[in-house]
Formats: sequence, C-alpha cells, structure tokens
Amino acid sequence: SVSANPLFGFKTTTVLRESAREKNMFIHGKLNDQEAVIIMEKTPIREDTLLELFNCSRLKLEMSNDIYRTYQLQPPAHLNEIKTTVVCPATEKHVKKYLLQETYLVEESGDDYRSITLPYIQSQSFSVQWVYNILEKKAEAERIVFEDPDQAVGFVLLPDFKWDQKQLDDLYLIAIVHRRDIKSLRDLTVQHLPLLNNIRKKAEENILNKYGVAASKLRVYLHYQPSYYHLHVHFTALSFEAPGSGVERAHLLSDVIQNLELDSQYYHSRSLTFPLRSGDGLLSKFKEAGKL
Ligand code: M7G
Repeated sequence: SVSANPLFGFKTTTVLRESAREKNMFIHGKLNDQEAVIIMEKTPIREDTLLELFNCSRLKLEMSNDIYRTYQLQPPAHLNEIKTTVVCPATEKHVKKYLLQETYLVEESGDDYRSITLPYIQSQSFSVQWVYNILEKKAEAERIVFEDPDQAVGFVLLPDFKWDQKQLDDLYLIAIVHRRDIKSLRDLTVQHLPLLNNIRKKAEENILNKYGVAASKLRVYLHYQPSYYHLHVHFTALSFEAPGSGVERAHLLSDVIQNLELDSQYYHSRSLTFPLRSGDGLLSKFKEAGKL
C-alpha cells in the first residue's frame, strides 16, 4: 500500500547519472526533508524464470514484418523488479560519489600518502558505521555467508549490497576484516600475510561450497582508493565487469600477497596510481601540492 511505501513523497532534485545500456539511474533528492540518493537498476532476466515469463506474461504486439515481430511483454509483478538502494540521510560526499564526473589519474608516492592523502581521509572519509554494524551483528546478520571470528586473522564474508543474489552471473561478495586498524592497501605489511592468506583460502572455499563457483572463476581484489577505509576484499564473478574492477582501481589479492612476500614494505613505499573525480576534495589537495 502507499502508506507502507518508504519512498512515498520522494522529491527528485537531479538525476546524477543514468545509463540506458546498464538500465540504471542514480537520483539525488529529498525524502521527508532529508537529503537522499536513490539508485535504481532493472534486474537481469533469469533463465530459471523463462517458463513463467513465456506462459504468464501479457504480450502487446508492437510491429510485425515478414519473419520479424517485436512485443512489449508485461511480466507477472514478482518478475518485474527494480533493485533499489536508498542512502538517507545522504552526505554531500555520497551525492558526489554517484555524480558522473570527469576523472583524473593521480600518482601517489608513499610520502604523498602520508602528507596529503592520510590527513585528508582522516578528516573527510565516509563513516564506516555500516561496517561495524556487520561485524557486531547489528545489521545484515542473517546475510552472513561465513565468519572467522578470530580477532587477528578473522573476517566476515557476505553479499555486497550491489548483488541481489538472484543469479550467479553478477556474484559479488565482500570479506570485511575484524581488525579495525587497517584502513586500506597502504597499511598492509608482511605482518598481514596470515590475514590475507586466511581470507583468500576460507572465502574461496565457502564461495565454492555455497554457490558452486570455483576460485578460477572469481576476481578477488582490493580497491585503492576505497570509499570506506576499513580493510575489505571484493569477490566478483570473473565474467561480470563489476564497477571498479578496472586496472586503475583494482589490486588483485594474489598480487598483493606476492608483492608483500617479496617486499615487506611494498605498499608503504611504492607509488600507487588511482582515479579521482573532478569534484573530489582529494584531487584539490593533490593540485594544491603541485602534484597534478
Ligand atoms: P569500496 O572499495 O570501499 O568502495 O567498497 P566502492 O563502493 O566505491 O566500491 C565498498 C563495498 O561495500 C562496495 O562494493 C559497496 O557496494 C559495498 N557496500 C557499501 N555499503 C554501504 C554496504 C552495506 O551497507 N552493506 C553491504 N553488504 N555492502 C555495502
């Protein structure tokens, strides 16, 4: 019913981004006088629903020409879903995250990280409250696929909220470490190898057991820069081009492990290259420092 609809009365301010090809739209607006971002995405057609789609849909013929016909098909309501993510109250940073903007590559040395990036993220980054809620079972507890509760090498594996879990084609899980002292790839040293190896081994085992997807079909990586500065690892289906899986942002877990085996301070000293959007405050900091 309308009164039970939590999006009732949403007022659109702007469309931040849209793609006819990806069949999604990112909308900025107001929900009960609070800033909100809504992400809507049409879900893929699933093979296991084809029989029902063919038998139970209403069809409207659009055109017919020789052996060619096009229809508008109206599926039963439960097969006609739009995956919807709501961020409310949304910060200015959320609005910018989803706004389609020009991006620039930045090369950050270890010293740049400590003098430019670290002070910036300490003052500006997204709250990781949602991460703590998962670790403390205050949210999404029923979605947890696997947990290793060890405080040094343990982690929680669960579906990323970008994945509706209805098909394996776009499988997307995240492993969130229990330790709260590792912000990102930059903090990793040789002492974290047991943690990283533990995540790789146990998450891959559990993804195979639960979903039947082998490690050879998974893209396992960390983002640099991440949006949320609490160490987590992305597990996506290899066949799926997940947003952020490109070379400019994704660091394969197996490469990270090998780099640390070869050089214990690899991520402390190496220059790392990553994209920043034109509206990103960190980009201004790099410009001010004459690094761009
Ligand atoms: P990231 O590399 O820090 O940032 O990854 P990105 O969002 O720019 O990729 C964080 C990952 O956590 C992303 O894949 C998000 O989709 C996912 N994520 C974010 N939030 C707020 C949640 C949440 O509340 N629950 C779950 N399950 N996943 C989330």
